[in-house]
Amino acid sequence: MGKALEGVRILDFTHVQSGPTCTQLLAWFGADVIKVERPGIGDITRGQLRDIPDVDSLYFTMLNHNKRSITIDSKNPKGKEVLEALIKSCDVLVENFAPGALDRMGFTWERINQLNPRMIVASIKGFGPGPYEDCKVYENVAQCAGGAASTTGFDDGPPLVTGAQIGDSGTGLHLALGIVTALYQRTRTGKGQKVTAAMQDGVLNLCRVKLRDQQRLAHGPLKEYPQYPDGTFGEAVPRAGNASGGGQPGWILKCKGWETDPNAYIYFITQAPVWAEICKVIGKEEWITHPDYAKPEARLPRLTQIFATIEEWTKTKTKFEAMEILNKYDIPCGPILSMKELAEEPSLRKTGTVVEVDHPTRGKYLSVGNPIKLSDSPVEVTRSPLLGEHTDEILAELGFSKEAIAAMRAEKAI
Ligand code: CAO
Repeated sequence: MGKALEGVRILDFTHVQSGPTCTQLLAWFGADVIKVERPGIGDITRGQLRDIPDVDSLYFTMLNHNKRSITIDSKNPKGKEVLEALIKSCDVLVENFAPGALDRMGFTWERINQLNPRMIVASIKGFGPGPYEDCKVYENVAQCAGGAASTTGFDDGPPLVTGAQIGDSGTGLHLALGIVTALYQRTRTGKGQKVTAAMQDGVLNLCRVKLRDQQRLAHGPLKEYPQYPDGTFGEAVPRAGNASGGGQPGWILKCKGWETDPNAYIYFITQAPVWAEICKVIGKEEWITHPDYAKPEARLPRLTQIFATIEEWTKTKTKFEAMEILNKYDIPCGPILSMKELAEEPSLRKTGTVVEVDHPTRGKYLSVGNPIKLSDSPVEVTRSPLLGEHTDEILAELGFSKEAIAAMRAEKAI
């Protein structure tokens, strides 16, 4: 069986997390991803947060599967020659350098377009055009500037960042979609184009419902928020704690063992169509017809008390026991799963969402595989490349002779 992106060649000039997530996805879909790294140093994450001395970190290995690595000094004239050859032979260049870095190397859009008019040049930057366009950006800066932090956390606490890497991996996902879309358009136009995804924009896109709520606020209090009915609303959307963000109220509730297990909790949604079932399960049959509880609108000012009552029930069950009972009645709920539980979950191993990968210097480790499943494009997750592992192989493919390669190496261009 072939792969969806077979035949697509990617010049992967990415580093750290946002860009590598994007090119890793493209590699999983079958593209030949050639990662260009600085000689002797490589992607900075190879050495960051190391758990084993002198071995590529999990940070690097988990973001660079299925790629090949070539080391090129992009500021050396001979290195630039190799890059030009790569630009001519690849379909897409992906980069997430600080603003202006690619131009400073001499690879402006005009130059790239001249070398290969079919090339798609895809970039991640922290911000789009505007006051911050020249700024360097990391994950949490994007979460803060994109509206996630101001809307995450509890009302009486500071803004919070989330563990989900919505700034980096989220923007990588956005860029990947932009790239395949541009590739599709190229099949008709024959022309390349620029694709850009700013991390602030990517985060804001994922915070779309909060901009919805900002506008609803002009028409009165947000009745599903924990601030209603007793708290006050200011001018901006407040932090909503664990409220659901949708039309069906929800909250995180304690389960049996919560005193010692930090993840003994369940997310519980009081979905209107199963309200009667919820009342029966928790032993509050009278709420089915009581005017204060029977209708969703009547329940809104009482959500805190309602969830406290439901919690009295969930505290008597483990999160998995509660799941089993609630699922019988189609009551939407979800256990708070720890990373340990996810790593050990057999169903995720079976679908390839969690995979074990072997690495020559690290040994076996766990990674997250491709979460997007294509029925005609199976994914086999292979290990990340060692620094410069494919330099000679790629240069030979580009037509450089053994002698030319040796000369470039002596000059430290590669
Ligand atoms: N050979 C020679 N030089 C190279 C090279 C190579 N193969 N690869 C990169 N370089 C050079 C760049 O040309 C640049 O040099 P100049 O500053 O002289 O132009 C230099 O290395 C540093 O690149 P950088 O500015 O991109 O890297 P940084 O570590 O200083 O900043 C980051 C990192 C992530 C803050 C910045 O790249 C950035 O803002 N990127 C865009 C947003 C983004 O993707 N952020 C997410 C990062 S993941 O959390």
